[in-house]
Amino acid sequence: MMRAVFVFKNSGEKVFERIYIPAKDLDLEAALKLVVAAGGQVRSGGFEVTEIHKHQFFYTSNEGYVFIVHTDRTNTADEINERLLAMSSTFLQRYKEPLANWNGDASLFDGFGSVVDETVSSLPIKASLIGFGGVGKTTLQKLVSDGVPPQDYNPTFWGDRILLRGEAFRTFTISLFDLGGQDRFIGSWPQLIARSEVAIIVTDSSPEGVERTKDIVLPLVKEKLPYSRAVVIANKQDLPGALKPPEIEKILGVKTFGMVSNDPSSRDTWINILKDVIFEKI
Ligand SMILES: Nc1nc2c(ncn2[C@@H]2O[C@H](COP(=O)(O)OP(=O)(O)O)[C@@H](O)[C@H]2O)c(=O)[nH]1
Ligand SMILES: [Mg+2]
Repeated sequence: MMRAVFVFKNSGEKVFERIYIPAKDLDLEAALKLVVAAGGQVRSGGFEVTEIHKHQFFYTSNEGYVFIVHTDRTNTADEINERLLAMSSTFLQRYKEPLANWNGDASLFDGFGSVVDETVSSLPIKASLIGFGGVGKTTLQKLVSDGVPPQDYNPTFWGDRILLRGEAFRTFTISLFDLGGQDRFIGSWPQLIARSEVAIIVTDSSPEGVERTKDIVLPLVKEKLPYSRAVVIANKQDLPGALKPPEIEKILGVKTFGMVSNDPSSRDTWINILKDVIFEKI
């Protein structure tokens, strides 16, 4: 997901910034210094990327400016460079002349802020519901899209995705993938979950279900999605014998939230979890 967009002069002076998700585990100023210095060396119109831990800085240089997009390590150059190019062209078209004798007033770029907002919302965040058949993935997907859980149980055949937008997610668009969870589809999970930015591990809350999730789902997520944000939904909390979320969190070692996904009143809790994962509140 796109965390921020910056424009610097090659000299190192910042002229624009829009931060959607601040980095908690990174010295941003130091990282930007590095990137701007490197950006000044990039041939005009060329694209580069610098990776730091779970972060990436895509950048290009044009007409004496360095344009930077800060993302998670989950995004690819294919997704970002085209957008970076479009934003930098718009910026130069609009502001090259006014910037020649700019007085430092950042309000000059207010209009550019909405260009950046639109760019950010044009790149959906891939969030995948991952877990065995019957744990409640499709119910969770429907709960957030329709506001009510489905009445009939139809096993998901292969996979399905819906796009979510809304106030809770601010400028972001979320593409919520629901996997076919029947055991015979497990072989295709790696392709289906590839490049997920958010891994929502769904398990029922029975001791056996949690154990299977620990043995099979968790290692797969760790291996295939090392840079993704992960969270566990401990579903079916209403059933007798359900382990409590803190017990499940202890077993799985991933932040865990209890859920009754076939209860429409769970919707707000569920949306808040999604929102908090995206904005890195958890
Ligand atoms: N008791 C209970 N049943 C649930 C809950 N969530 C989903 N279900 C039911 O579990 C079954 C499987 O759900 P589904 O969402 O299709 O599972 P999926 O295979 O993971 O997509 C359906 O009959 C749902 O109504 C829950 O929190 N509690
Ligand atoms: Mg399903």
